[in-house]
Amino acid sequence: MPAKLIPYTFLRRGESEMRGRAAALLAEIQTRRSCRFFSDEAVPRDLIEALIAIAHSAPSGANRKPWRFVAVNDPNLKHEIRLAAEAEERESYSHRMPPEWLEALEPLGTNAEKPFLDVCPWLVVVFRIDWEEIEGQRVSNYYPAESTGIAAGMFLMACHQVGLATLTHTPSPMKFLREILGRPINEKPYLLIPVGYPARDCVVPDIPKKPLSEALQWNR
Ligand code: IYR
Repeated sequence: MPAKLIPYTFLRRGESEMRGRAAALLAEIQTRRSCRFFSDEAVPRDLIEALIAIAHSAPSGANRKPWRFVAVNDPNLKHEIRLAAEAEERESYSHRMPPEWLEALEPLGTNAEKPFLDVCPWLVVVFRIDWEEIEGQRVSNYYPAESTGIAAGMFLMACHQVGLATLTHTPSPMKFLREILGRPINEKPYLLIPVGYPARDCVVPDIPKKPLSEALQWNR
């Protein structure tokens, strides 16, 4: 049955205000960088909860919200994740990744060592849920990868906006996350996002960014 319809509470702004907001947001988001050197300074749990609530407001296929966010700050659990991630990454860097891939990563200077997984105050592990069991029946979700990607993107944006640094980390394969975190078989690890403050001496690679003109086309 279609849901009852209610008015859309929408704040209509003038164009000049919109332009001002767009310019400010652009300037702010352009300062976001993937952070690989975190401070161990604590980040309050209520902030992480608010940021995940923002992610959870994302649109999703048939409004199913096919994701789970697991927020980890327990040092032992973080260490267990680090050891498992590094074991997989060592395999990947030494022989699973083809030479072209290693070459593409060269400018980033990444390797199998992931000390930030111990240091960073929070590891937010995002799972996608392709199906759920509801009253003993297996029910499919729709567009779980796209939906979870949108939620994760909103989380990254929100973290940056409130003043926290993030990394989109994808240790591969990452099924160890499901095992370590005790999640059920239908929750597929999607992304591991360390969240915290950059270390005082944090550096980032000085790399060129693809110009917008290569990503944006107007009509045909
Ligand atoms: N998962 C590895 C390798 C890696 C892959 C991509 I694609 C990157 O943009 C960066 C790293 C790692 O985290 O080191």
